[in-house]
Amino acid sequence: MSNTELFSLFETIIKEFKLKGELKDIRGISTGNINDTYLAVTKYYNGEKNYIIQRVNHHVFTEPVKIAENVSKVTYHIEQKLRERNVTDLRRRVLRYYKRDDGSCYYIDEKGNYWRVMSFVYGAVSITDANIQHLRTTGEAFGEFQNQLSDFYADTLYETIPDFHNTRKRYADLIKAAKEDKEGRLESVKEEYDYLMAMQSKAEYLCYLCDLGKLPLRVVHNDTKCNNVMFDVDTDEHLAVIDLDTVMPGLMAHDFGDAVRFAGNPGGEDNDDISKIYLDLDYYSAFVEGFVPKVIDIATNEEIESLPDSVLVITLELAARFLTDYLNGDVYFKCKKPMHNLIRTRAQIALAKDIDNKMPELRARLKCICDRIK
Ligand code: GN1
Ligand code: MG
Repeated sequence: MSNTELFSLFETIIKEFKLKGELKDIRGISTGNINDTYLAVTKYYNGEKNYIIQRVNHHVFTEPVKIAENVSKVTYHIEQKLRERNVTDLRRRVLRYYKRDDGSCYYIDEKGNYWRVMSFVYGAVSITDANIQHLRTTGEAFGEFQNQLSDFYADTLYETIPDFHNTRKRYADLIKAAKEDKEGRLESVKEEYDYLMAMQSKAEYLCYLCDLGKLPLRVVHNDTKCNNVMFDVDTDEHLAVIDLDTVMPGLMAHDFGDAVRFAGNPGGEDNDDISKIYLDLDYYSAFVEGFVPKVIDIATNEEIESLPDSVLVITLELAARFLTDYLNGDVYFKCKKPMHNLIRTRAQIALAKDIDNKMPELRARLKCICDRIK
């Protein structure tokens, strides 16, 4: 879509959602791998208003309306919790979707794309290259998120992407992609494929605990990258948790593992220099110090014990997802450079190897921090 077409579409969206002001500027926000996100700035009297406008990838999220229902239930619940604590700046602490007059949260353009509008969190930033203090704060934010939703009935939510963190299913998808080998790429990724296959039983560890009925289903975020937490620009405290599309029933360990996988690796998720990729143990400890105190009263011992393993599980799971997409011809994740999915796979494998070596230390550090809290 050209810039002029986008501008005119956004003017329509602003009218449809009755947003304040006249469209002045559109800026792309490029961090997501699935949806397209923009900041829309309007002129409103002598000042400006900001809105987040997003095109939902309806090939990935096949039922966008159900996402909106999930999000409105969950954000309402969080808002009530914040009110009970007399928190005043609610608009900065919980995400809000705008509604049109007919109550819907979407504008569907003539090509069938779903567009939605979300509140902009003023005086806040989203951080991708987190430092150690950000890790602690990210841990607090996602721990608090689980705590706030610990009395929310998980089965009242739709599964917006079924089997999202079902690692066994993710492995089955990888095996299928390798069998089909649609693009003839399998031969060139034999080493990566063989490594992931050799790690299958470790990757399926959380599935195994679930089979034994050891881990409760909760409402979890499911995409706990540190850039999904907004930080106050002045105080660096956490504000709203964003990107609620995958909020669904899941395991506490899924949120923990994914957060450490992403922010605990200073090399970044898709660095093609794998010598830069490792799990920083101090980052890990900082995340644990933020997260665990927020969940200690709601978590079972088995859940807490599952946390270190989850870091390896989610890293292997994502490596399997990236490799599957590479074999399938790059149809799911946005690719921003040649062989992006293979670069991502290699980075996640390098990280998984390091995490696997450090597992005794991950367990020891968690235990030490839990002993301190109790
Ligand atoms: C996708 O688009 P984004 O960054 O919110 C993906 C996550 C992956 C992540 C890897 C719906 O999230 O599961 O962990 O990329 N989201 C979906 O960067 O598949
Ligand atoms: Mg996401």
